[in-house]
Amino acid sequence: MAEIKAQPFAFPAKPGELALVVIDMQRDFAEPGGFGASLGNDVGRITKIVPDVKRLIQGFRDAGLPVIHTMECHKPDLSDLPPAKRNRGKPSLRIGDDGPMGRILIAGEPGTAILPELAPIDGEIVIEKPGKGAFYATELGDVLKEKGITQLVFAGVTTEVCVQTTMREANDRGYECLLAEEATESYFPEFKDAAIAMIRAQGAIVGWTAHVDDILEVIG
Ligand code: TIU
Repeated sequence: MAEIKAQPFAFPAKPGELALVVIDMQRDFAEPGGFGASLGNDVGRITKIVPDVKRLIQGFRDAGLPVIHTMECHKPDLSDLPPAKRNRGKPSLRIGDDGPMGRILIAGEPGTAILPELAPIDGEIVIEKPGKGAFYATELGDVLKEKGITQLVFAGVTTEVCVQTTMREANDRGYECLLAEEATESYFPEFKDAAIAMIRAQGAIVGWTAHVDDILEVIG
């Protein structure tokens, strides 16, 4: 596999060691009545990236490379929800409350599901995570080790919260991380720009960023 055109310099893609991680493309973050909206956010921004996330997923599938999906969610009994998370701020609905798409951010509820256009297919791994980072209290590290993955391409939402947290967790665990710029979004455009800038600053201190087309060109 060739190098992927990226910032701050080319990403040295390794054949057979690359996987795509799609973070939290759930109805709860993208549709009215979900968790994102309960926090006061304009969720319309999130659905705009669906076509780019979709073609990135398709590119990985076509290349026979692993696609891993994550979902931020909690057990119905809330035993994995720290009070500090549930009680934070003044949302219109708290995690676990009944909303128009079922209980907010609870495993198995309609609103917690991944958007249908981006739904996992048979054989793809889905990681349910109680935190913002996908390594905390999950099997992700073991799954990647078992598959021999050392490099991760990231897509999903939101850029500065769950995506950046997971990239930082991965970076500290020794993975080379690449963020697909058009396939990630924030409720705050300025936070997306800042996250991209801070990830690739200081010689890729957290990782690289690249355009979806440049990633697809190399993995295709
Ligand atoms: N609120 C916000 O921007 N994000 C989250 O709560 N979770 C994720 O980023 N997935």
